[in-house]
Amino acid sequence: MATLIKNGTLITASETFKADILVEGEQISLIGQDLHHPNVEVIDATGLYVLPGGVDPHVHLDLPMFNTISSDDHYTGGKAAAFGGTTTVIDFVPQDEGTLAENIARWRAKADPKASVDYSFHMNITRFDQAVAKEIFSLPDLGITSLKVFTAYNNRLRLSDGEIFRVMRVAHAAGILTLVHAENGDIIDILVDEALAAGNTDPFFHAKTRPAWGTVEAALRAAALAAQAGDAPLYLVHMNTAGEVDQLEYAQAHGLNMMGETCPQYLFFTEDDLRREDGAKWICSPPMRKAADNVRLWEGVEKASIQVMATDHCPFFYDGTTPIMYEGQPVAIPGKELGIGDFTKIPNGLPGLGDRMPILWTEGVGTGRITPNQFVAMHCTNPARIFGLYPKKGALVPGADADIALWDPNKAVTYGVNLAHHRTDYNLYEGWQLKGFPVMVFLRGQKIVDGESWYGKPGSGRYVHRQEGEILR
Ligand code: DUC
Ligand code: ZN
Ligand code: ZN
Repeated sequence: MATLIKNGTLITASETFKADILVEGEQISLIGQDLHHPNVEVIDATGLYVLPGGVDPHVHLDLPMFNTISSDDHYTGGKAAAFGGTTTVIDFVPQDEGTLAENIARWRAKADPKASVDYSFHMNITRFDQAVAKEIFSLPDLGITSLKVFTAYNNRLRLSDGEIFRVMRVAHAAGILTLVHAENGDIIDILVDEALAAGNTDPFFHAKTRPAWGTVEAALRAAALAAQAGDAPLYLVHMNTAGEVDQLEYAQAHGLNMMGETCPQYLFFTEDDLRREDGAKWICSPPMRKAADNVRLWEGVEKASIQVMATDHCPFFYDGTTPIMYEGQPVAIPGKELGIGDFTKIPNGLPGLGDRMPILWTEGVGTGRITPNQFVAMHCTNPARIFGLYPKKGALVPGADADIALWDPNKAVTYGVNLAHHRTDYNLYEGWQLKGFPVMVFLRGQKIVDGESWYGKPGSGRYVHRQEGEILR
């Protein structure tokens, strides 16, 4: 049956207007005034905002790390995403043994039966030779139009500068966007060895051994490599320092095709959170910085030199020895307790996928820092455009997938682990007072969230083949 969403206020990346939306099958078929249809379920959206479903282009689901695994898989992570208004996620395929195609097939075999919202992949390139160079050209045939390289994690994930330069040239020629994780791997290794030798094992030393300057110089290095690689398009993931915003704006002012994302945790928290008794909850890489970094990142968000709000969602239990109840079953997955007494053994990552839109609505739109249209641009439309999903995703237009979030601007909640739906035992925003919250969410025309009711299931999400993305500056 068709669905008619009546009397809502549509918010797109550029406009706000009252209209009805007719959904037939999996797509939006019509947007207009006073629409009628003989055989429809009518949803009265009076007093609600109607947003495109969110697109989170940076998540790590079911990711093995430090003798455990990130605690959300493609089912539980998708469910949390949906409750927070997000209907498409992009995960990363590690380059383990074998060809890129074999790795992608392995990751798809894990995700396909479980996915509860739509998803796609970026490819990590952490080994590079002629065979890999050749294979990068076939990634678009598999629907993958972005890859990630690392300037940190020596002897594991890091490529040399020369290799990154080569990857960028090949990616550019193949119509693929290069994503860079910018930190200085050499300095990190030295500082970690020194910290452990001195007995500095607390979570705070996670931040102290991964300094902001290493991130700043690696961001400029990535920009310079991309410029020399024929102005290859470049996207800086998880921006966390003031200096990175400076480098991004410097590159943009010089006409480079450079874009960036930040994540909510880098706007709201600092390294001081790592000093708390439960500081391990805030351990992720790159780490939390200082209040001045929060301020400068907000500035980049407000003036849109930073184009995207992502999450780097990679949750672990705080206490993986104590089960939580998840869908009526006790679940415990080893987590942050693995690093008690040694910060280098704490699994790196945080929950955030479901938090992203509700938190940024209250703290961004509610405070007047960004407009509702900027909110939609950063959370829905820009990631869809940059990653080749637009206008199928991230848009309210006829022909787009009917991925829709109905948003109640007056709904007030005390947020935290119980509302967030991540499969973990904590939430960074515990007790925050939020105003404005998604109340109903559709994935390709199917209602998957209605208040606190969940109608999604494993396999209700689908792999999305991406096209070459756009460069937004
Ligand atoms: N950083 C994290 O904190 N976790 C997963 C991967 C990453 O880059
Ligand atoms: Zn990263
Ligand atoms: Zn990441």
